[in-house]
Amino acid sequence: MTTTAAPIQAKFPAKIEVYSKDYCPHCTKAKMLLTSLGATFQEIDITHNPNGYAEIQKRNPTARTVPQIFINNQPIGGNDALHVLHAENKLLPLLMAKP
Ligand SMILES: N[C@@H](CCC(=O)N[C@@H](CS)C(=O)NCC(=O)O)C(=O)O
Repeated sequence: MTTTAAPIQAKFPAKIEVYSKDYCPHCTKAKMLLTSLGATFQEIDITHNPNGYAEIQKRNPTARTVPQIFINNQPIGGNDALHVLHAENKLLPLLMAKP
């Protein structure tokens, strides 16, 4: 019998991107929050990328640290900003928005 695997369905439609470094505890916390909500995201690890911050700053000129999170291309900021959004019940609506 042949079975066809069902495609993995993302829980949220938003495009979520997380710029990170591999030693970064704030990155881990941000990713844990997203994962705990069931959100899938694209991680861009800039640990060994000397142009990493330059790439981020094209999208968010004020960024100086990782993580940097973008939801549907909107710069969210770092882990603290992500948690504040969630505490204010503003994160889920962003995740539910289509790109
Ligand atoms: N308040 C920031 C703190 C972020 C932070 O301090 N990140 C550290 C790494 S965990 C950082 O980017 N340090 C400079 C670097 O590693 O390039 C947040 O919540 O995201």
